[in-house]
Amino acid sequence: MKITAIKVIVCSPGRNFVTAKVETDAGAHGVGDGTLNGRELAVAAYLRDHVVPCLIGRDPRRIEDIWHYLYRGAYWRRGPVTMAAIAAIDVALWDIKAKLAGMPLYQLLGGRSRDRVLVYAHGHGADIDEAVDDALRLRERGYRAIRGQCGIPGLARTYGVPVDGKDYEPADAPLPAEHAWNTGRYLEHVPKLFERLRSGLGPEVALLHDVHHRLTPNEAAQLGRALEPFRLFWMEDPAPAENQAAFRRIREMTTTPIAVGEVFNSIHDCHQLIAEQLIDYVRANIGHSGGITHMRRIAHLAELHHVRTGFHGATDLSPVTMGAALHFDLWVPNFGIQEHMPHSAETDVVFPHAYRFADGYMTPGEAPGHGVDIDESLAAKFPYRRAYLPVNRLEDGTLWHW
Ligand code: GCO
Ligand code: MG
Repeated sequence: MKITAIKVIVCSPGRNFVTAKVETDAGAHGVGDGTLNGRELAVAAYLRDHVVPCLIGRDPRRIEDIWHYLYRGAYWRRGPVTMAAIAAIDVALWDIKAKLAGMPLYQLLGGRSRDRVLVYAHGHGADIDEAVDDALRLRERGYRAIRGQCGIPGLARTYGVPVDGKDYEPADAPLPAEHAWNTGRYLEHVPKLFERLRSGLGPEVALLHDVHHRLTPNEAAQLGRALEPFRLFWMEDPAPAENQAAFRRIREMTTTPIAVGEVFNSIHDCHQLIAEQLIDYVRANIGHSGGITHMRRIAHLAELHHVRTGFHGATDLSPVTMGAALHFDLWVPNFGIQEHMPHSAETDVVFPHAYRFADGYMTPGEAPGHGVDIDESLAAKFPYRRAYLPVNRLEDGTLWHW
């Protein structure tokens, strides 16, 4: 059996996506997601110029060998562009293997460990009242886990609080916009939001919060302590994690659970965080961390240290990553939760998919493979457009973590 062609498709049905479609002489094709928000064309070029020519004629069933061929063979290991490109190919190959076996992907991984996948939604508002109303609406729609974000008094814009009725943070500026950040105001305000969310939603709803890397370890420890009375499911990315040992300070000071990892692309980015049990949830995901083959290794390492998965599932990962993630979530023994940010209607039609949401949970469907495809002729109607998320500056002009 041979790989006969690999198409690299870049489209923008609401936001930009990079898709690899691997074709074989056995009839079955597979689809993988290589989207890296704001750097999409770098992954597309990496795939077209450096990966596709090396794979034509190879046996698509040799997933492990192809993974190492692309990883070790490149000599230049890791990095978000390389690992997103490897993930796109890896997920497409798992899709092909599961289709050839006539099984949904979760069966090939080892079968179901659970019946359905708990997901969390994004609740937000310009102020606390709006955020609480939004969370109540999500609860009515069935969600049992809700991430709460709200505007901070004195700051014109805040991460996770979209404007103009959009339901996600928009990557829509042709050049990055610049927002102002003030840690003191943020630390003062967030506990007030969670006091209201906990009293408004009751004790059962899981509450989450994303700090988006903006605090120092000591500030993160302060926030974690202030949030303890509201029993969060997790506090996400409380500080930048390049320095993994820095999380010891946060860990020692607070019992609020910690989730880190949406910017990770390799097991080496989280090895210490996991092995020292400095976090509770690892957010590395299939699309950015080398596909199913590598994410399986991260999940197994995490299992040894009581760390559970909590896949990043923002809409800048395509429905292909969502489909593959839900199969993985249904199987992986140490599953925690899955982020769910519904895609736009245009994205959903360009990527027909078998997964479904009901009653606060998702299921990947029973279609052979990962159950997500791309409609190429429809995708061609949504050409790439350059789009960036904003950056952050302190009020004195210093560039800060975004
Ligand atoms: C999340 C994330 C995202 C990121 C985005 C960057 O928790 O969902 O923080 O919303 O900001 O994926 O491209
Ligand atoms: Mg996040």
